Amino acid sequence: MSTHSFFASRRSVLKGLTALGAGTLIAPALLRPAHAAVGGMMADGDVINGSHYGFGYAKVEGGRIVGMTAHEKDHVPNKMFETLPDWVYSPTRIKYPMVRKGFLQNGHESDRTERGKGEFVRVSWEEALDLVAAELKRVKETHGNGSIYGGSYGWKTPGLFHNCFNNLYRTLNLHGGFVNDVQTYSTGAIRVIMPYVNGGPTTSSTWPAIIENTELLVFWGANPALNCRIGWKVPDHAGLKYLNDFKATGKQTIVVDPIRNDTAQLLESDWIAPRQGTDVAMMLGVAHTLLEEDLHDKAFLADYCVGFEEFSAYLTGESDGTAKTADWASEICGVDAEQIRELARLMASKRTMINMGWSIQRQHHGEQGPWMAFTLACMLGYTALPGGGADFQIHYANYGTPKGTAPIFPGFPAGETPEGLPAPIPVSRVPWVMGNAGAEYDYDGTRYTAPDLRLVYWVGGNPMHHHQDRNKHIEYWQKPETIIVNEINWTQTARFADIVLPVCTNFEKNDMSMVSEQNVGIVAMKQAIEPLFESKSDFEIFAEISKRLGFEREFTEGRDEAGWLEHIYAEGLKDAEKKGVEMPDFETFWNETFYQEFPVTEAAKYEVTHASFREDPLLNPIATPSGMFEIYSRRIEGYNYDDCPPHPAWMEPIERLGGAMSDKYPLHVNTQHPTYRLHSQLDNNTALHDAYKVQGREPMYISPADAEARGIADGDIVRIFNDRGQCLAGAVISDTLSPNHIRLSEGGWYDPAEPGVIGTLCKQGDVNVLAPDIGTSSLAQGNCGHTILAEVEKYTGDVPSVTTYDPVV
Ligand SMILES: Nc1nc2c(c(=O)[nH]1)N[C@H]1C(S)=C(S)[C@@H](COP(=O)(O)OP(=O)(O)OC[C@H]3O[C@@H](n4cnc5c(=O)[nH]c(N)nc54)[C@H](O)[C@@H]3O)O[C@H]1N2
Ligand SMILES: Nc1nc2c(c(=O)[nH]1)N[C@H]1C(S)=C(S)[C@@H](COP(=O)(O)OP(=O)(O)OC[C@H]3O[C@@H](n4cnc5c(=O)[nH]c(N)nc54)[C@H](O)[C@@H]3O)O[C@H]1N2
Ligand SMILES: [Mo]
Repeated sequence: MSTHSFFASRRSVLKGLTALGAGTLIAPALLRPAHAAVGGMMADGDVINGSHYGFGYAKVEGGRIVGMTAHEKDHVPNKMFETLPDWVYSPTRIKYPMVRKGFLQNGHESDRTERGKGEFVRVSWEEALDLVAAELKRVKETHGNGSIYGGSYGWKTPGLFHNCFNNLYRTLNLHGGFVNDVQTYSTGAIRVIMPYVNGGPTTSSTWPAIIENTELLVFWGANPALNCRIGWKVPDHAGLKYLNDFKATGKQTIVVDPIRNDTAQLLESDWIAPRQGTDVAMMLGVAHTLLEEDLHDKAFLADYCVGFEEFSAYLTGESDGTAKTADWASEICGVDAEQIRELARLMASKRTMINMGWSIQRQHHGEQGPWMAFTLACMLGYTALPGGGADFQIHYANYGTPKGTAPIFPGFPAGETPEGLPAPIPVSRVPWVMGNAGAEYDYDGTRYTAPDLRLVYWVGGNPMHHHQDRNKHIEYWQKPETIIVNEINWTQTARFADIVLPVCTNFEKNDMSMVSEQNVGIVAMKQAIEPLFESKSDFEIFAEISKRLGFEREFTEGRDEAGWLEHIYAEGLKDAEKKGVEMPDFETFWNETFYQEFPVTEAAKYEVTHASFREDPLLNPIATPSGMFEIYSRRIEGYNYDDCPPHPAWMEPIERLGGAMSDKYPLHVNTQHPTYRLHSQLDNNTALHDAYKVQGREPMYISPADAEARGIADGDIVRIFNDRGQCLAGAVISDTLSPNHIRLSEGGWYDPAEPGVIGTLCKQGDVNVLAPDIGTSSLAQGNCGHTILAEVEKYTGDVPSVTTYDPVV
């Protein structure tokens, strides 16, 4: 890098950057910028680092990571963290820059149906980077910046500096801009609907407030015992500790879920199993019971809500001729009507917290679930009281942990996108947009035209796992002229790219990250080993691309890795001084303490969302048009969408058990997030893989009755299929599944029997070959990865070997 003079003045800091642990003596030979020549020496020892799975020390012996030890501040460490060396040294690592053969020969005029077929040629870094820069220039000059998609959704590795998105965005912004995306696959529907309903928040009370005040905790399609094993930032797993604390109070918990999930098992909860995708009907049955038995909180509804009148006319059937009684609900959701009524009475009798997970809004008409849960909580009247109401966060990434008084660390800046570019695309519509340039779509009250995307640059995400309807997806993916991917592993996204640049892991570079979503600490993420093979950090890659495009100086601002880390920390330190937060200087943090905790105030400990509104609704209105909670939204009414009515309502999905398609496909496929992975990440972690895969394939959990009816034995290879696609998986018979449901977790690597061929059998168990590619509704356009019916049979054909984990080279 062009920052050598800077290096000379930073010896002490750089010494820190290569120091491996407290007390490690640094040989002068090691005083060099991180990312020195590949093959350089690093010292052995315990090296602090952080990940989505937790934080702690990598044990380095002979330049190799041989084990992991969790940090003492990680409350509930897990196997994903412990086995990270298997991920670092996975055979699937991308070793060198690679270009698809046809692309190398014919450039953007190549045959794009060849994508995914696996014919790659190794090139030098120089050649690869020149090619990337030339393509970025060509597309800008020929089609304009509005033809470059750089949204790059996904679960990139945490870190304030090596944020691969911001590295890409910064480069593309300096290049004149790009088309981005909005929303997430996680919360596509809920983040769009809640601003209309309650001004936006998805939180309720902190865990300490819940533990003290909640009398009944209902997990509605929520599974914190599994979903809190990870964090977007580096987790300390406090949420898992609080879950155990709640259990220790002996208070009642209920899990409403087609699966007796990990949370139900951990808390020994009562279990209610509705048919998947029918929760809104079930909640309407509960709401109707409250109304019928006069158990609803009329004062709360009058003082804090608008639109209950219209909604109750819908409940009673006055507005549409159908009363949403418990009996009506029971027909749809399959839960006994008396049990629905009992649940209503129970909830009305004590302070209830409904924690609804996000699977319910990752479904057709997914906006309705959270809106209905919030409405139900308003009818119960505990909303905005400590430990009461509806919560849509504590099940995920250890939310509910009180916030730390952390200073603000700026991170690596993305820069500004120039004006005049096409609007960001709701993320789950991105593949559709790729294949449908010029078509119109609705989103959140506005009509948009799909831009003509010619170049796609993806970093830190794996769309060839995360997007629905793989076969349609592959067709759309053939439309852009050029696809560039920076990846650590040969994921299917890399295999379906034209130019593939190898990226190193967090153990092969220096960084730091906030700990917990609530910033209770900051941890150093120190380089433990040299980058494997020819891999580089995204920062190095984009600095090189920027150089070729003529703005290297603007990109790096003259700083190298060490310079940026020190700068980011210094900015944090300035803010800490302003806020009166104690923090050591960078060298002490980097070389001695590695982890800095930020204290939690008493107020933060018991924070309750909307508390000031509850105290005085006129003085502290919420950010909805009426300033109140909106059970009926005039604004949504004005959009006139036929798939998103102005109050929560039961809307028939495209398919469901007991409804459309169930005669042909009698099983609902539950894509619950994986236990020992983060989506597709760690699917190539051999230690974990070997522990849970069945004959090398993704486990498909099935109830004993459904297995028996199909002659399927535990451990059999099965074929799961519907009109959209087919995949193999390995059967696991489990009484945690309610009848007519199977679980095939998202994230299993796509493994086409005939690579690049649309409709081919997936040999390994990518559930997204089965899922539909539709938006939740015209309002949010969230994904519907949980709305799937299918059928399963014992696989009797020749069993093809799994090849998706074989490296390309
Ligand atoms: N059917 C169905 N589909 C779903 C879901 C579902 O419930 N059902 N869930 C959805 C949800 S909620 C989500 S969030 C998405 C997740 O979708 P993704 O976030 O796309 O999935 P990951 O497997 O985490 O992919 C992250 C990729 O980034 C790469 N990576 C990590 N760090 C870096 C880095 O520093 N640089 C670069 N260049 N690459 C890096 C990893 O190797 C990995 O391949 O999936 C969605 N898909
Ligand atoms: N270990 C691990 N943890 C993770 C992740 C991971 O990949 N691995 N991913 C993280 C990410 S990005 C996200 S967005 C969150 C996801 O958080 P969520 O979207 O809340 O999680 P899911 O696992 O999809 O589903 C949670 C529960 O909902 C149930 N469920 C599914 N459909 C229905 C339904 O129609 N009705 C009812 N009542 N229940 C239903 C499932 O059986 C499951 O028990 O998790 C995060 N945590
Ligand atoms: Mo997510």
